Amino acid sequence: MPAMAQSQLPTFPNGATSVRQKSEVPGVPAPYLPHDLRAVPEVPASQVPETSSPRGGCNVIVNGEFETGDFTGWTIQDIDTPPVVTNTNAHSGTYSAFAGGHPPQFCGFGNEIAGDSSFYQQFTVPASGGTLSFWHWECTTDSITFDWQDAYITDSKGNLLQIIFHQCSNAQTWINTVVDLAPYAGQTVRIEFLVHEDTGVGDLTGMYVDDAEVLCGAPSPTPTATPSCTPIVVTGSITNGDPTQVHRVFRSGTASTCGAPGSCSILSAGAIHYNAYTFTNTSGSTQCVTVDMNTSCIGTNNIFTVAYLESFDPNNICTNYLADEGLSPTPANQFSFNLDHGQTVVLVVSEVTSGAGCPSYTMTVSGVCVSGTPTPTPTPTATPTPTPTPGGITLTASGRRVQGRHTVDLSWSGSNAASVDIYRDGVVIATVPNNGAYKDFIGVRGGNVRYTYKVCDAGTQNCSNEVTVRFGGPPL
Ligand SMILES: [Ca+2]
Ligand SMILES: [Ca+2]
Repeated sequence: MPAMAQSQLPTFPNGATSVRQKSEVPGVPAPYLPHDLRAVPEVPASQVPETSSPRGGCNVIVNGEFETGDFTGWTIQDIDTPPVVTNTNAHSGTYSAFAGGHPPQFCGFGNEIAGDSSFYQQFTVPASGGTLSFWHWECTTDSITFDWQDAYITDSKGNLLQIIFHQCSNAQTWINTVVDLAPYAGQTVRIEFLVHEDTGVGDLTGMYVDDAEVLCGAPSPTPTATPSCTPIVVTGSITNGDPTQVHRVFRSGTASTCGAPGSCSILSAGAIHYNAYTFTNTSGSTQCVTVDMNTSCIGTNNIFTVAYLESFDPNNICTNYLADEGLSPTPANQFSFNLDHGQTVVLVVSEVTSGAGCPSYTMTVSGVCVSGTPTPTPTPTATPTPTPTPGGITLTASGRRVQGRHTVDLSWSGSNAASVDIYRDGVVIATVPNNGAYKDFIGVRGGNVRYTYKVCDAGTQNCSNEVTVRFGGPPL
């Protein structure tokens, strides 16, 4: 996330979730995993909006509402940073629990302690199984390579049974997650909440938890209170690792609306990086779909969003044109278009200046229904495919500003060495364990600066591709 004041952070519609779409090299493991997350298949839990909270008589969780004002009934496990019970943001009553951050600072930037912040409660699952329900509220100024918010089911020794979620979300809204406990009927298990933070510039990550309880019966496969068209919130970033389109769509100044579709013309702009997201209208009727964009990327880092019907051709960017937002968001903008039942829209978010990128944007899509999945995870239609190198190491890098200072997130895969050398502009700046990620805090402010990175097996010239990250500068 770029450095934004807390009051400037985008707000999210109730019940929406956030899915970070930051480009990553597939297969790169996140470092510092508190447990071997990759050893256990992730079991998706259904997430339903705030209006649905059935109550039952199977509750075996003590003080799940945290209204004692402390961790009575719970066990604090990891104390980097120590979890707290707080009255700063409750889902119900006065109190909730909070992991991560650096209380009394909960979100934003602050004194970040590297490590895990976690607590759990052990309980015996009813013989009938039942459903675990809890509410959680997340904030972050970092990315999942470095920080995360997790919920697990473990056994009574802390061994992982199920990853309920592993995320780095900035949704900033109360979300209800339910977990079917039938697989653990009669067993003694723990519900564990954990936030991991890294060290460095203090980009905090936190999670509030409230109203944990066990309900009788299995979770409803289709929560009745779920609106059929829950807004979809996507958080993404545009980097030089993203695919490119040829030129960009001209910004007419007028946003398309359902009553007044726009038109498409092409402005010569070179190779433009983009993210594409695909949604299908399964509502059963024509919908007026609204796309809200929100970003702090302005000026050189302006972004622009265009909607296409059914498919997007990066070589012919007016083919299948449906609508566009008219102007870049500064910081917010909105456009809309009609989508018939069964039709698919491809939303293409692109940079405006070739190579400039955008560290973070939020896209909220309202009015398009996705059947069967309470929390759809849009996937880009094109996957960044960094150029393979003879060394076999694949590097991606993305720049962002943390409190105005240049910071670059590096991710790599393909090295079998125990440690790697990080090169910036041809000079080794660090030799680090080969854990697939490194954060370079350059500390420089200002614009029109480029940094070129590569990663090599330590002490060798078996190196990755080179990646150049650019901060600001005049349009190309
Ligand atoms: Ca409470
Ligand atoms: Ca962090």
